[in-house]
This record gives sequence, C-alpha cells and structure tokens, in this order.
Amino acid sequence: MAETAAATRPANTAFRDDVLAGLALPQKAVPARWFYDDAGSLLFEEITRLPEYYPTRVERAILAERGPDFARLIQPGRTVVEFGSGSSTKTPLLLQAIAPAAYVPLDISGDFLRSSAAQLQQQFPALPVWPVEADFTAPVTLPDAVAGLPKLGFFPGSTIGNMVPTQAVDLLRNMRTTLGTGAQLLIGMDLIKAPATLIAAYDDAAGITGRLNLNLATRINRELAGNLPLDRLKHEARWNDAFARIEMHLVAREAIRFEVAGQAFSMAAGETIHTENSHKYDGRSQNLLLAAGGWTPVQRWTDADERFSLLLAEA
Ligand code: AVJ
Repeated sequence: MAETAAATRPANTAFRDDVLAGLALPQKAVPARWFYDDAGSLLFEEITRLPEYYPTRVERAILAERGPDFARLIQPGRTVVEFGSGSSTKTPLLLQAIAPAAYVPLDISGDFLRSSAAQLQQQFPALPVWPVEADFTAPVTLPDAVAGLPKLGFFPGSTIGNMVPTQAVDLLRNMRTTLGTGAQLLIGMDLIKAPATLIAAYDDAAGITGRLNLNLATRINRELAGNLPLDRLKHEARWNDAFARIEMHLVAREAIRFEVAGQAFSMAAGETIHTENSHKYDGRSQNLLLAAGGWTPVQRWTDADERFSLLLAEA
C-alpha cells in the first residue's frame, strides 16, 4: 500500500531525490531548505547576529515599536499560527502586543519545535500553546481546540523570499486554507535596496554565510555518500536584478568530477550549483504577490531607512 511505503521510507529520500534531480539540471540547483540540518540552523542563528545581516534586527525593531498598531488592527481572541516557527525569537514581541487566545507554532523540525514551544510556554504561562509538527507549505489541519477560533497567521523573516513566485503564491493560498475564513496574516518581507548592501548581507566578512552555503555540500557528502570536493567550491552571492533577488551559488574553482548516491556528475571551471534565492520586494510587488495569493493588504510598516517591511493582510 502506498501509505505504508511512505511511512517506512527513509527520512533522507526527499533530500536525495531533490539533490539528484537538481544536479541533473543544466543549471544545477538544490532547494535552500536543505541548508538547515543542525549545523546549518546554528550557522543561520549566527548570521542573524552579523553586522551586515540587517533583516533580523530591523524586523525585530519594527515588531517592538509597532505593538500599539498591532493591538488596534488585530482583534483580541485570535489564535496566532506561526509558519516555520524555528526558535520563535520574534514571537513574544507579537504575543505581548495583542491578546491572543492561543499560539500554534508549525515547524517541520519536531525537536526544535518542542523545545522552543516549551520555552515560550514558560514566558506566557496562561497562553494555550499547541505545537504542530508539519510541512506548512501544504494545508495543515490545526488542533481541534482552536478549530472554531479566528486566526492570525505569522510568517516573519522574509522566508517567503526563498520561494519563486509560483511557490510563494501556492504557499499564500495554502495559508489561507489552513487559517480559514476571516483570517489575518502578518508577514515579513525584505526590501529592494542598493545591491552592494544586499550582497554584503549574503557574503559577510566573517565568512559565516559562505559556511552555510558550503554546509550543503558537507551534508550531501555525509548523508548521500557524496564526494564533492569542498576545497574546490566557493561561495558566491549575486544580485539578479531582473528578478529582484539575491542568489547564492557554489562555484567550481576548476573542472571537477564527483559522485552522489552512486551517480556521477561533473562541473566545468566556473560552473555553479544554485543553492538559494532570496527575493526582495517593493510596495507594489508585495501587494501583487499578496493579492495573487488571495490576501488583501491592510497595513504596511517599514523602518525609517526602508530596509525591511511587515505587512498585515486579510483573507
Ligand atoms: C531565512 C530565508 C530569511 O534569505 O535572508 C540568510 C536565509 N541565507 N543568509 C534569507 C539566508 C543566507 C534567509 N531566510
């Protein structure tokens, strides 16, 4: 039976399938979500503290400053559903500003989810917390306890920027399905700015972003019996102006051959593996994206330097 096969399939089959399919493309590409094993998650936490990486700091400042606006525009008694909650470090700023009925963190990584939910529960002892281990890119069935309550989706960090427009629109529509009628959505989106500023944020002087990028190759070697030559791959961050996105690539310093899961691959000198897109927006492209996903923009906040934005929308 198909269900039995899916349930017993080794956890790394999806990773292997994505890597083998991606390395067979004319422009080799591996989805950015595979950066985040334990080592990759720690490297990203380090990135959020880098001087060049402004998004986390600026978004947190907007959240801290705009509490009174959230209290006015977000009705009390909503259940806050956080998509890809990770370590939930921005959540308290939102929860303390509004009067939520419950908090439902969704994350694909169960361990991370349970430890951060427990930590948040300590900070908000009276708040019902219902963690759900799920892939939030598909519609998610929420716990019965919150089924009838109005929802506020929370999707900070500009994670939506990792998705190409078709995926982003699918996700927004699925969020609408997950959250139900009358839902609101508070979403963080990074803004278009000088390419030099953007490139510095994705190619920091301390080399941490490079380590995140190379960690993908390390992970392929370890988990998929690969032998990618790490010393012959280098990190590159590029601004793709036509699509308003930062791209991360692993560039072959010279011609290389390697194997992954028994399959042979080669790269010419200068050829790349495309490992991440991070789309940047302006007000119009944000409204267009939200509308395409079935959401009506209600309010938009930015910092004084217009580096990052938060948007509130309604279904
Ligand atoms: C976690 C998707 C928000 O695109 O800025 C940071 C990931 N990659 N540095 C981003 C990331 C390289 C990050 N997001």
